[in-house]
Amino acid sequence: MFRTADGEDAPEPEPEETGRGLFARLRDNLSRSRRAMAQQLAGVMFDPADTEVWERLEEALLLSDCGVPATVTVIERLEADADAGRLTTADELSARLQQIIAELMTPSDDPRIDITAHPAVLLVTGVNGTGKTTSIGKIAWHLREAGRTCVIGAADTFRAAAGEQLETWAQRAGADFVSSQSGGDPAAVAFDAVAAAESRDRDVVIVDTAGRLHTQGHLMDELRKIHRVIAGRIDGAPHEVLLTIDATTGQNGLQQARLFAEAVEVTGIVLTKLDGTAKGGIALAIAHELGIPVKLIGIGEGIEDLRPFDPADFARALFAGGE
Ligand SMILES: Nc1nc2c(ncn2[C@@H]2O[C@H](COP(=O)(O)OP(=O)(O)O)[C@@H](O)[C@H]2O)c(=O)[nH]1
Ligand SMILES: [Mg+2]
Repeated sequence: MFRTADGEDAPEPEPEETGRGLFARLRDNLSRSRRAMAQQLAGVMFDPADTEVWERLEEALLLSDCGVPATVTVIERLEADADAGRLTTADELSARLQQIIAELMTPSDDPRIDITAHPAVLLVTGVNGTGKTTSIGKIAWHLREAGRTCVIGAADTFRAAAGEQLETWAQRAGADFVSSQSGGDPAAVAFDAVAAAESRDRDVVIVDTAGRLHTQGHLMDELRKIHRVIAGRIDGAPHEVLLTIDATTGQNGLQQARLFAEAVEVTGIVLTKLDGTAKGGIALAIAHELGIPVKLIGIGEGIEDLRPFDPADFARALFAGGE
């Protein structure tokens, strides 16, 4: 999950529930039409000339929020394989489909959270309710499990309750907590959090931000200001700008990612609430249309319910044939 200074992965706690639990849940959530598709494709001879097969595939991809551009790309690649005679059975089609989706979601860069700097600064952004605060608590917990110390900065000063909620998560995760009085300057809180990490020799700073202000422009201005203040304090910081996207909001998530990416350079997506949907195709849409990798996935409300994103596993869970 974390890329550390010595190049090694920080050790991970053994997840209580293995990845299979996630696959099972994603599969359980498959819509009826897609289940029907999987059954129809399984085991039969696949005829590339049968336009209905292609239409059903296209529909399945769109239904899972892959979006039109990514869907077109996937279908084109499959058609090229079929034309070249490389796809003759439904099983081959299914395997190749998963392979293409995984390839398209695999980032060229290291997908782990970069904590090589000391302190490393992670800025967390996203629309209200998408899971920023919860994800920060989870990241801090995983950092502690990996033997790292952490300061959490409450730069969401817009809502009074936001600070209290974050403080509770900080306590649960054993992290330091830095805030100001409600209504204070978010950039000042971010600055204080970074300064606290430096003076206390902490490994990582995670900064929470507001997800809704009076206007979109105001929100983006504030985000840019926080970013600027952090960069002014530490060269190269923030080292990660993570954007939380709620997987259950479908294509809206793509639009959100686009807006945030215009304001700041988003380095990774935290795709939350995957436990509540099968519409994980949004990971493909974001990777393909915006070139932003999904780095972490949220699979529950508990403090442990965060996992690194594995494109191959994920593609398998999305389109594994019915059983
Ligand atoms: N099921 C589920 N719920 C989540 C997940 N992540 C966050 N939530 C819930 O989503 C709601 C909003 O989360 P919060 O962290 O307050 O969002 P914020 O407004 O972006 O800070 C809370 O009820 C969380 O428990 C997840 O991965 N799975
Ligand atoms: Mg919050």
